[in-house]
Amino acid sequence: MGLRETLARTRQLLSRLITAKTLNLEELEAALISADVGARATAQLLERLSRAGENPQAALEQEIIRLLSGTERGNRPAPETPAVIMIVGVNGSGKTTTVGKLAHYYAARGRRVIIAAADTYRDAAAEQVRIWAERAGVAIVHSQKGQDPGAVVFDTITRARQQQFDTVLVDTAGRLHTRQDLMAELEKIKRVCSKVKPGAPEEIWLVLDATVGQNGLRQAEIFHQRLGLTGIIITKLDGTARGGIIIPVVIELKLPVLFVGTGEGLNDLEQFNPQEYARALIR
Ligand SMILES: Nc1nc2c(ncn2[C@@H]2O[C@H](COP(=O)(O)OP(=O)(O)O)[C@@H](O)[C@H]2O)c(=O)[nH]1
Ligand SMILES: [Mg+2]
Repeated sequence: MGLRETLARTRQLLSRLITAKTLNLEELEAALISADVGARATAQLLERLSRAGENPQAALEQEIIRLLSGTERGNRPAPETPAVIMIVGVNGSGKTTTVGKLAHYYAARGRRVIIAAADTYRDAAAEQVRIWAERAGVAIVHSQKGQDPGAVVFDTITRARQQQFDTVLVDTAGRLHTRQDLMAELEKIKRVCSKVKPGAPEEIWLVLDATVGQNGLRQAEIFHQRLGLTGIIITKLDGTARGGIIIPVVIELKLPVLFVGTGEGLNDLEQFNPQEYARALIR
């Protein structure tokens, strides 16, 4: 599914109001809040609209783009290979699915990808990620339930070096006995990465489920404090009328949204683009 189609329900909510002959700011405020734009961003957007003049639609679009700017990543120097990307997030947010989609995305762009199956907590996890690796046609280092996830990551990066893989995707657990246990495990995986390869993991991306709404922001803050995230991936944007969630995520966390998940298939991952997003949200 494309981004436009994905945002259809949110757009339905907003576009009628913003193109109305007389702009009803109260109605628009309620619609922005229900689209999960969040209180702070909604206030900023309405303030801008209150002095918009002729073309409120264009003003809103520009303001959304402005709010989303400032976290883009410049062209960083390419890391020494293999680049290690750790995927984290709560249970059910879409990590494993996203690892599969990213594997396909990078493989299609000529990168040699290997997956570390570092969710060793759940029974079915190893099998699920194996199926995604197969779909994407990439290599994987398997694990057994209960195995040390640090050891899996160690083996994967070591093999990546020996066999010239350039991209390591680390699928992690989302649920442990407690949140503290989970964070401790993720920190340990991070330490193992840097022991095998100084500077790794180059990226730690949090997967956030769009349908969770504002609660997702609090989750994200905890992950960011403990791990130092470098980017966000928003999943399940398809089918939700809460497509505004990307705006508070960017302004509250000051982290870039890199990709959005638009379905359950291998190709349902879009690179995030603020201009395209702002337009798809309201026009
Ligand atoms: N509609 C939709 N479903 C998704 C998306 N990403 C993941 N899912 C579904 O969310 C559920 C949990 O995904 P999973 O990858 O197992 O989450 P994990 O526990 O974080 O690894 C699965 O049923 C996926 O098919 C998405 O972008 N759109
Ligand atoms: Mg998983």
